[in-house]
Amino acid sequence: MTGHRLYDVLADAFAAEGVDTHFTLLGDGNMHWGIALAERHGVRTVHARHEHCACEMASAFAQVTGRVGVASVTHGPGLTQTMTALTTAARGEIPLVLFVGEAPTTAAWTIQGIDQAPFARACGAEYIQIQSVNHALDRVREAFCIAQYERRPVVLGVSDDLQRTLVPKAPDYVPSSAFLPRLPPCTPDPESAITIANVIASAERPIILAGRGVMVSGAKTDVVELAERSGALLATTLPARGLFDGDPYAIGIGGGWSSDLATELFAESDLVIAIGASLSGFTTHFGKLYPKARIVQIDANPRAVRHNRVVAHHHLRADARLGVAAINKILARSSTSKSGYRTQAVADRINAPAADDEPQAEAGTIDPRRAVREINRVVPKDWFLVGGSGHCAYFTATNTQGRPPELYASIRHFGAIGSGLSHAIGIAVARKSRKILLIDGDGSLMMHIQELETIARHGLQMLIVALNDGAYGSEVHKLRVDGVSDREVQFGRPDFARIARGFDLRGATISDLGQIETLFQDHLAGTQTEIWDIPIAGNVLSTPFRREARQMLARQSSPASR
Ligand SMILES: Cc1ncc(C[n+]2csc(CCOP(=O)(O)OP(=O)(O)O)c2C)c(N)n1
Ligand SMILES: [Mg+2]
Repeated sequence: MTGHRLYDVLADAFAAEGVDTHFTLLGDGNMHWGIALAERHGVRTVHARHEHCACEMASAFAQVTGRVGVASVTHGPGLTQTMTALTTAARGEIPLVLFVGEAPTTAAWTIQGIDQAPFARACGAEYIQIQSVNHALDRVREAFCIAQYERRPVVLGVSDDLQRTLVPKAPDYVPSSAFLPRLPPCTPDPESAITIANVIASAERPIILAGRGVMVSGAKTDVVELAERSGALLATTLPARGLFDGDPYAIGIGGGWSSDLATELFAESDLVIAIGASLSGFTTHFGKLYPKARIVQIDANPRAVRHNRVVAHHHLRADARLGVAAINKILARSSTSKSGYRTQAVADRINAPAADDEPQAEAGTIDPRRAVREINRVVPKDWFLVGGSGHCAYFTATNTQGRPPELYASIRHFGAIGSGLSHAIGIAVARKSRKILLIDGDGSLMMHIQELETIARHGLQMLIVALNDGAYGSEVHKLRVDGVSDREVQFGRPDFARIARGFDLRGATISDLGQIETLFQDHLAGTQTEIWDIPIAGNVLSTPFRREARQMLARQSSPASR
């Protein structure tokens, strides 16, 4: 036999794309290709216990490395398991290539066959099918081009029998990098910059809302200068949270997760300057956050409408740093310098110590806000933080100050629970580091608890904190507001310390926050992943839920609703 099977040739092409890490669960449709990748090219192969998790790991890997994440699954049921992770990646604009088998074309019928292309497209991914040996390498290159250029997942499908075809002599593969256009940062149109500068100069209570675009373009210094010139307060989107920590005029996250004070200040704002932020429904709290404000959007890809709402009145299409620098220049020329929203009274309110106005935690439980604050104090700021999902994710995002946004992941693009563990694995693999802290809810962790075995088998190290209320807390609090019994969403607290030990990992149950300092030193001295199980109070509501509950009660007791 001379030549190679197509699966080898395809694996060679992936290696030529620079792929050095692959997340997978092997089956008929991907095993020969996956083994070729590992054995012919020494690609690091992480074997997950569920395809959702393989796909989510690759997404996390792509997010932190800025490279294309690569995962593979078998056809049919292997692919359908990825639906949530694939959709999450599409919503999060993650460049991903998912290699997948297709049921053999020569079989009369196969139990694992489904129509894969519509499935992938329903998730928001592209589907590329390799139909012939002749065009196979072009299709691989196209998959990598689309993933990078359009920033979305691409599912690359090739049938089992085609994969086995003998290719006598494969042409050399030219990787996508040879063809992708180099795009310089987008420069602002001078006339639009003047219009926007005038709008900003006339505002009395402006707030800057900075997103990931500010981080990516390195615009922080320019944005702070703009805030000082225009008298603007500084807020961020959830993914950019922490960007302005320590600034006396920083008010935290903008959106449904804003603090009560930030919500009040946004409500009175007359101008929101969104920079490098797409203004999603979450950031704007679906249009409720700043009802009186004009909105300016400075973004390389400004959008008129997002999540079914008009997002801005004025647009400046520009890279965040170049756009803001242009505006600063115009304001400097006209000697614009306003105190605007930056008064002493506002600064005093922003910097007043946090007051927890909820009831005391129930006996035998721990207040989640105090728990996260203590963890934040003890775990060094250069650890990567994965924020989890569920009700408790709010406590993590809002009580971990002093951490750079580059070292934070929120996994909320599709509103799914259950991805914390696999996301943290992808980050641990990408960063080749043990400095990973995952804080997640009990329900979310239990959804894919099998990945603890993946962690143990691959010898990965991280610290996992279970904010354990023994319930689907999010549902508990919503049902309570509705006046409905929450019995059906209460499960009792899983014993995560024992579960960890069952997977040959370390586990500890925390009954007193005073333990955390010592436990962390013990963790550092060890060589294994560890779970800290914290029995958090079920009666402490997150700020957004508390606001929601108050509004609901007010509506119920208003004469109109009786
Ligand atoms: C895949 C998926 N299934 C169900 C839900 C509905 N849901 C949202 S939050 C939540 C509870 C999560 O529980 P836990 O992780 O313990 O966090 P908690 O809300 O208790 O803090 C559920 C079931 C969802 N968002 N995603
Ligand atoms: Mg819970």
